[in-house]
Amino acid sequence: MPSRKIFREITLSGIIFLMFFSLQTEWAGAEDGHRMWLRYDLVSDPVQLHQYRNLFRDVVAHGSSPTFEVLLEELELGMKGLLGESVRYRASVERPGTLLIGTPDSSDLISSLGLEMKLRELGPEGFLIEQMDVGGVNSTVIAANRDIGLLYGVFELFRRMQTEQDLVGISHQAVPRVQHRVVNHWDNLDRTVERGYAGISLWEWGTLPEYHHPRYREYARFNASIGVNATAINNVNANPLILTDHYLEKVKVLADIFRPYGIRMFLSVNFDSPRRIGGLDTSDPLDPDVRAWWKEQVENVYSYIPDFGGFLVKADSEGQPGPHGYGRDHADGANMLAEALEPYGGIVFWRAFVYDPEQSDRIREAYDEFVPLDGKFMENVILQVKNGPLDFQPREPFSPLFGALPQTNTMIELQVTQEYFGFANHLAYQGPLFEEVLQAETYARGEGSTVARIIDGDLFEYSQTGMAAVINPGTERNWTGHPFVQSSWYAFGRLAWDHSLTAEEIADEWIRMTFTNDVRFVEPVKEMMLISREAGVNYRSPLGLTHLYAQGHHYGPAPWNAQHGSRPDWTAVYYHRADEEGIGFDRTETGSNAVEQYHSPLSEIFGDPNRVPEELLLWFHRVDWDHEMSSGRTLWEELVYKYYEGVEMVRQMQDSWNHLEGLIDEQRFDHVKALLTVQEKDAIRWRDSCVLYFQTFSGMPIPEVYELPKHSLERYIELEQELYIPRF
Ligand code: BDP
Repeated sequence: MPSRKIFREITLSGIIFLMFFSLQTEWAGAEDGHRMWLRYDLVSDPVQLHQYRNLFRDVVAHGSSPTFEVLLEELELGMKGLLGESVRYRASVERPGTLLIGTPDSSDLISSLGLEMKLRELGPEGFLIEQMDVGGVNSTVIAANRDIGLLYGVFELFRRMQTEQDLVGISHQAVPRVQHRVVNHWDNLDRTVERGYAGISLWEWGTLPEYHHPRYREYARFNASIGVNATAINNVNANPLILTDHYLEKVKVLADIFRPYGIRMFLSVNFDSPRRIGGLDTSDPLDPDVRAWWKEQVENVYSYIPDFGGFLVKADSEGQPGPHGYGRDHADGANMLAEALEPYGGIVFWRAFVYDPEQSDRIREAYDEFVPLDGKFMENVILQVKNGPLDFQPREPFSPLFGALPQTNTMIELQVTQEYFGFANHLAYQGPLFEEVLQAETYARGEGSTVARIIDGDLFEYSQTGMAAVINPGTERNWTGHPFVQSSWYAFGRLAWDHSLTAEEIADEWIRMTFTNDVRFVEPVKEMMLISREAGVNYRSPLGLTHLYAQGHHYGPAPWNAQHGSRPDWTAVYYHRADEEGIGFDRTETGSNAVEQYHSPLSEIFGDPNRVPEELLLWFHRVDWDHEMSSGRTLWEELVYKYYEGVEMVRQMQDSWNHLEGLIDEQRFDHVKALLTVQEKDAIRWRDSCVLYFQTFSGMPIPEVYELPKHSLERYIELEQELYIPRF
């Protein structure tokens, strides 16, 4: 009877298949990137493992708040994962190798250690980790004034263990450099995410407030681990409905979940809410009924969320309503909201991202509009200024508003989501961009007036300080789409905590925590990350060129784009201004004179084509095609060189990555490898489209040493129409 044999064979192959399948799924669960940088796998270096096991044989922890509960959970997770052992709690320090955790309020032992002076300097969120004698017993102490400081301390300890650092004799004190370390989500209430690229919105409005998806806590935990202490969960292009009870009931649940992790809830609000949902016929900020309406709303929000952070506002920008619509200025608008929030300790993040198609130079606008208002904003308003004067381009000079507002609290807004960096398809670590802008010299008060010193309040003594980043996590298992977008989220948090860290140090930490401590992997990947931003600049818009994107989606190239309804400032030709003579935007005295918005000597340096950093040349100047560059090449040759270099840098990244096979899990290895192939294709498309298009003006050849463009210019122009690219 053949059927029996067949049956046996089927069963056998079925079992083998099932075994294979279950192995696959288990593997998928293990290394799909969901754990981000908090993997807590067993410490792989036996010497370090031995050291940590000896240092943390016992734990004495004093506290009882919800934050403390979270801390205990983290402690168990971390110790179990990293050391392979559960935490052994003791009531008091009994033997060497004890980790003592507490605040002076919760622990008599901590108050007996003579730490008062040190603790005084740590403020509400700082912490110290120190090895010291506790009643004759050598112990490691994590102390802080509040439990949230302790939680940050535990994360710091685990960061050091994850990166396998020596902890003997540790003595570390940390205080965040800015007060408000905020992530911004551009999530809509229909769960689409503007510029998101990683699935749909994290917030399940349909099942809230009843269902508390586990990812809400996970999300809060990741943010807390890098010191983020605030979140604005909805799009700045805000739906007024967010202020209705229907939504507030749901927002309240999220706020309750985030609170133990030290994260305060903010909401983006629509300036026209009084008209749109309040039944008023105006939203004029000076109208008494409008002011009363906002006060009522604020009271209502606080009835749900007693520690509510405040509002984030995009007003009079890209079609969003604002005070201008009622003949008022930004200070009138911001102060109206600030006044309503003030009694509760709430604040307003008022965005300075404004521009107008009527203006001769879009990038001048925010400065021209806000500088005359300096000193007119209430103390609980912070102006939220994008890092550059345009819009999160691969490279821009810093916004001249940094340094021009001595009497207005000013914070920076960065972008982690890769709107202009190839969505979630390209590897583009943003650490170098963040570092570049934070360390930029503004000369606002002479030398040493860096953007970092302005936003941390040091230079102008701001009463409120902050840093924000637009992040993109969605329902993708790995949160961010491209596994390396996680690194920019991580970098933002670390820099908001301490802006003196370098992109390189942060990359080193992130790689070790996210992948492995194996230096054969760490070193080449760090190198890749550090060149990735410059690669992106080179293949898209080198030498100060900018905004050569196809309309709407901002993914592929369209330097030829000359038409967008009535908005010239949304086209590419507006920015590059190429013709037979030359290329670039004249922003010197003979042009829009935007250079005057910078402090001397920067205004002179930027204003001189021979002194401006070449990476910003075409941002500030219009120059001839045969302008001589420092390399000895003509501008045309340099431009071609940079575009080709951009592609070569991607190939270099590919080559490095391909040599790393086997050093990490297959799943993430293969994912990144495939994405780098996508990136190479896209980089070539960018390079060829731009070089061929600009060649129609320069009339000069592409030097023979370079590979030929893949297609003709006509074909690339066709591709812009043919390729469907989802907008969000
Ligand atoms: C631009 C984005 C747009 C945002 C806007 C903003 O293209 O989707 O709404 O910034 O920051 O970069 O408000």
